[in-house]
Amino acid sequence: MSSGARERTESAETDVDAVVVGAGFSGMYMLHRLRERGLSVQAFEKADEVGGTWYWNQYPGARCDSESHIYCYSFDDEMLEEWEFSERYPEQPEILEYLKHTADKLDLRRDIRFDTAVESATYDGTANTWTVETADGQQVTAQFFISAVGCLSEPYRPDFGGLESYEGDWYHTARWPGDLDLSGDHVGVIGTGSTGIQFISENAARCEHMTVFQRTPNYAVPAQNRPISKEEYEEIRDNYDEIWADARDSRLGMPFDHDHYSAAGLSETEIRETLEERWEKGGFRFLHAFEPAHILTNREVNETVSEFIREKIRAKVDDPETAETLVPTDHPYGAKRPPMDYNDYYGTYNRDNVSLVDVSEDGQPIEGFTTAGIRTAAAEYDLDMVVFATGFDAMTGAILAMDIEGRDDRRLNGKWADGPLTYLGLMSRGFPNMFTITGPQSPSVLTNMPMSIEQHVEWIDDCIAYMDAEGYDRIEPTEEAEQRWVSNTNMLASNMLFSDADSWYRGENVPGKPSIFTPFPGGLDQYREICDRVARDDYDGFELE
Ligand code: FAD
Ligand code: N01
Repeated sequence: MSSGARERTESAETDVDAVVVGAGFSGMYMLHRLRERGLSVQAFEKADEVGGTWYWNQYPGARCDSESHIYCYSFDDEMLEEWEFSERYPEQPEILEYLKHTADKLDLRRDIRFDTAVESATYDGTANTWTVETADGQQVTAQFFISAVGCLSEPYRPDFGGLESYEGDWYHTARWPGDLDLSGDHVGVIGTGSTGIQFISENAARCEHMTVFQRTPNYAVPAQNRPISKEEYEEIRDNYDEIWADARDSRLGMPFDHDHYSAAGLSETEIRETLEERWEKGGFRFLHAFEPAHILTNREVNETVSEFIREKIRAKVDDPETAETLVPTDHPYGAKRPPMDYNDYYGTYNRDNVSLVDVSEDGQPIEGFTTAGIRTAAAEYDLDMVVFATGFDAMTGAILAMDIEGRDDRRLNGKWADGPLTYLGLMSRGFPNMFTITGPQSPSVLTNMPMSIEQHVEWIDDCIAYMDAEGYDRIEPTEEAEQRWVSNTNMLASNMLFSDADSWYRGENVPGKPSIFTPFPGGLDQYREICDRVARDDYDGFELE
């Protein structure tokens, strides 16, 4: 690292300036930025390729629901000029290709050790260094330890019991092994979140029979996917500056207009007309029918929107009993991450080879596996293959899977035992010089994530540059700033409808995990302003030495 205005005295010699864990969107950009600044960086990635989410989730039907022209990096004009996605919502193979292309273009691979999982990171307060250790026994020391391990990268598989005796095949969607032939198979799918919905509608026709085990019904809104034409891309390129400016300055990191600031003052008919029109536009444009914060705070408006979707579901499904099982009434729309429907999800249940099993407490809960399949409280289902579309130990799972020991022997696992404690979702007190890209209590999963990732990477990069220029070696948040930030995040969440659903946003999908709302719900625009102000005020809320 180049020398700053003050003479460095504390930090010992290290192997590299920074270690970055993970090589998805976050880790790749962090590596690039720090290298551009002249830092030496070692990145570690447990997969054998870049891509993160888009490397691991190779199940047929995996697709992104951010629109493709904004689901990419915005920092490189040349890449925006030369890359083109083929559809409005890109499929997994195309996103993976895009990220591989980025790695080639920026020559990232030479500083990434693949097939290498980081197991632990230990801070030495005297030397002011982090020692990072990998599963295969490699050790690297660095001044900065940067986690880019992803919010949705640690798969969660419920422990039903008996799986070891099951004689069929089973897979988690987030560890899908590539091409699998489902034809002729009786396939069971557990889970009807965004992944299950994609998997079920894409693959039902390929199976001999598909049995869907649903615990909670969900609100799927049509994505209205379609190819993007050359002309459309040209128009996007001509307007990219404005598109990015709007996206950065928006709540969700998406540059979509909302029709009205709120639905207040509109008649029921006007609201319905707006919703019909937005239904046709599809995807997140539906959530933008009104200011998203309004749908997520106003119970009455939310109920109108939720009921609108329920009616659409009933109209799609032929069998009234199946339709009612698919209609969500236990939680308001948006209180869980809204899934998208790319392939006539609800119509899939009209197929002769698809059956739906209600495994909620009021239905027939799953009791375990038999040698031949799944046993519920009411029946046994013989299955050649079981697909776990059961989600992730989200937000904190991949961070806490590493044994992280900070100042004064304190462990992150212990500190976060009752829920994550961070300042800005970027740092946690007691863990100097450790940054978490899209960490808990930052907007992350409530936004179009490349926007949030770029904001974090650039903030961290600027912070390290500031430290260099001012001659600081160490940064960590103050106790007070951290407490304030956590309370602020909790307070904002408590004013919204998120607590009306058991969701992975609140850790409730994983038994025993503390129930606390983890992303910052105040919007990317507001969050960015706060982070910029903190930096402008010489990193207000942080101790630097
Ligand atoms: P990831 O892509 O998760 O990458 C983290 C990397 O860290 C992984 O490669 C992992 O192997 C590696 N890693 C973790 N722990 C270790 C360790 N201990 N040692 C070494 N390596 C480690 N977001 C959107 O904004 N829009 C969408 O439409 C959207 N669709 C999604 C669809 C699916 C199926 C999923 C699962 C997520 C989706 N997301 C979406 C969220 C998505 O995760 C982010 O958009 C983005 O890809 C996150 O990038 P990342 O680099 O932060 O994390
Ligand atoms: O995971 P989920 P996901 N018994 O946690 C069920 C992103 N993503 O992988 O609702 C029975 O949402 C669980 O039931 P319930 C997106 O951010 C985006 O689908 O808890 N069932 C639920 O139905 C998304 O939100 C896209 O009652 C059990 C399902 O498993 C996030 O990733 C595509 C169970 C898990 O749903 C995670 O989505 C895919 C049990 N014991 C993913 N345990 C896009 O389209 C869990 N379930 C962009």
